[in-house]
Amino acid sequence: MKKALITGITGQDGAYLAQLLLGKGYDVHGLVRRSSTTDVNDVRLRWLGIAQDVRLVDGDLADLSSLLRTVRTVQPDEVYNLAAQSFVKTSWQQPLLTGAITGLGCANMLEAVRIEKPDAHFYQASSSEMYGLVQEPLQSESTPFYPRSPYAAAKLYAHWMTVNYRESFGLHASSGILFNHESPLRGIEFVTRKVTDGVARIKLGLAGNLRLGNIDAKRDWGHARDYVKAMWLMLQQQIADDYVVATGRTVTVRDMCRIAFEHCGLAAEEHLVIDPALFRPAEVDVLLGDAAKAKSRLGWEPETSLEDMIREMVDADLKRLSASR
Ligand code: NAP
Ligand code: G4F
Repeated sequence: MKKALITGITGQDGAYLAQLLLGKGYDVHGLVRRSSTTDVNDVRLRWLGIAQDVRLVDGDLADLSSLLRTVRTVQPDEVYNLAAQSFVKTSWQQPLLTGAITGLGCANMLEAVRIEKPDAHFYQASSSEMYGLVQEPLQSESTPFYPRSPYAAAKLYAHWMTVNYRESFGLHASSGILFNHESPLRGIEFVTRKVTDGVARIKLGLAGNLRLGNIDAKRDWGHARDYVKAMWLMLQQQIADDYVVATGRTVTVRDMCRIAFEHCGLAAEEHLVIDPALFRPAEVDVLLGDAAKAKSRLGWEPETSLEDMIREMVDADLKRLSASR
């Protein structure tokens, strides 16, 4: 039985990845940090019905000793480093914490693997945010990076450290440059979930409007359930490498909103309020990924359309809100 260690197992991707790996017969271990409110923030694992099937280990990406101990004890065949301060807007308010966790945290994890289990296959959760002020209209593995936030700068450090450990120490370390991916398990602060939750509230008479920032920004959005398959495929290859994972379609926040409102028979323009306070100090105006390499080498392709995903998210939020009334 193969053993996997997932950092960030309580997050959106960690939960879907754990579900995928359990389905493939893996023994799944997840690193979790202490919280004073509950023993473990396992709401997403419970939502997927897998909380009892994974083994959780205490640790923090900022604490190298906890990572060394975890890797030594678990002896994983595969390590997925998904943990991060992942919200771009917060990275301007907490740039040092973002650097320490999203950036240096990856270096800590690479060190733990290099010292305790150097033959483990390693996955780093890199991001299309690294392209930032895009240097090419369609972004691929060869497109130059131009990070536009402390989050993106931290991810770029982690990305190059992953490449560096592969080239310096021969680690089987791959970096997945994933474009935005969403699901009903997406954190409420991210725009798709904020919209689907907001639309559900309006539909149920719990709210009158929805306040957003820059709705002209364009993103290449896919479904998290599809994207975790690409992570796994990368670690099954004989040779580690870097891959863009994207749908190849870009849509404005405005049009994504329309899909959500229309699903509930509502008109977006009657409820949307633009709030300048929600604009960012520097914006990533447009992202559009070219996943040709992932398609040809991994046989990976997205399976869920933006429309189907947004409708699934709205339905899940309607259900959640109705149940809590
Ligand atoms: P997420 O839902 O925000 O999950 C982040 C996870 O990291 C949570 O489990 C969180 O634990 C954990 N974490 C945060 N700080 C930690 C620390 N100091 N030590 C240990 N764990 C810590 O993020 P996601 O959407 O699943 O994304 C997964 C990864 O992919 C992230 O690295 C993100 O930056 C990257 N990424 C995401 C996307 C996307 O569109 N979703 C695209 C490209 C790259 P708690 O539950 O305790 O908070
Ligand atoms: O949903 P977002 O917060 O995601 P963002 O900044 O693109 O980052 C996400 O995707 C990255 C991959 O490219 C990940 F690496 C990262 O961890 C995260 O998962 O914002 C999307 C767009 C932005 O242009 C933002 O300015 O939506 C715009 N937006 C407009 N109004 C808003 C809002 N974003 C949020 N969160 N909230 C708003 O009210």
